[in-house]
Amino acid sequence: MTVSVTRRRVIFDHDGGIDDLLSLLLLLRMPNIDLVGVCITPADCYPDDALTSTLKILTLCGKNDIPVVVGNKTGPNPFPPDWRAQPRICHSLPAMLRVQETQSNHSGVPAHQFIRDILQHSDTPLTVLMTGPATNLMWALHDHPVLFDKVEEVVWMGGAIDVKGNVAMHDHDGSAEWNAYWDPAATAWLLASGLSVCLVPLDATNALPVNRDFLCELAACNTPVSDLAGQFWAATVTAIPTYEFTYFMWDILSTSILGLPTHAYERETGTLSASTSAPQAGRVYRDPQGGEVSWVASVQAQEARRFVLQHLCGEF
Ligand code: AGV
Ligand code: CA
Repeated sequence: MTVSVTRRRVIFDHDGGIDDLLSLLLLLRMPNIDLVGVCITPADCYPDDALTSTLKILTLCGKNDIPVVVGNKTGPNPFPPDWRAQPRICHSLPAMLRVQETQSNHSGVPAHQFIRDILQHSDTPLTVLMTGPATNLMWALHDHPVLFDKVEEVVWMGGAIDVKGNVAMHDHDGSAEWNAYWDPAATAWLLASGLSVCLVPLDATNALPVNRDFLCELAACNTPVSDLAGQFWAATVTAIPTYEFTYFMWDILSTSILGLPTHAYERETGTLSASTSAPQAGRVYRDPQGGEVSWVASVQAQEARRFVLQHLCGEF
């Protein structure tokens, strides 16, 4: 007897950071997910690096038929160049160098156009998982209201609601999270869009720092997948332990939400807006006049870590 599982069809829009790439690896290993396309937002990365790493991960996982596109839309507040360069290390690791990435699944179609085409041609609504700014989705749906019904849910790593943000810039008061700040207009649009939105804000991800205990547990798996993931994460530890520069499982938690049992986190619903001007650009705040969305308010850290360790262990 075969047990049939309905898999969730997902478009993944990421912005090439180390935890974005780890999230792609995790997503490809989640049995309930049917990944239909990958988009790269040129935000916390240099897009050529992000594309190379994305194609290599897909090839390593035997999923090199999944289409990959890069976005040509940008927000007004660029990420620091050092952060954008950091993920280059990922495609320079031996296991990533050894794999000759397939290129035929990459096309020059701009990401927003690609998302629009997929939604247009899909008979069933899709989930959009975004671990970078919301820019591509905003442009995809721009002037295409009929496509809203094709979006089942948007899960977005972004925002800081009841906690401080992680933007430290001269024209900012620190109240915003970076994905929300990169393109404040896209953030404001998403919250007001009326789509079914689930934010994964810093409120939840703060419970999941990438600490040495976690890295030790991952190392103990001692498998090709856990070793590659551990090497990716090792490239982030020079940031520990100052708060502003601690690396968290931001995108990893957002991805895990698509597979974690609902008792593992608390989901809150309310009305939120986003500021679009200095010194609070990208700040997400409770607003009675805001759009109704939900967000992950807290997470059972132990359960989330176990989920990640389980899925990032094994052979390719
Ligand atoms: O604000 C979190 C978002 C996530 O999507 N990114 C990193 C994750 O991919 C921006 C960011 C905040 N702090 C950072 C970031 C840091 N110390 N290094 C790199 N990126
Ligand atoms: Ca990201």
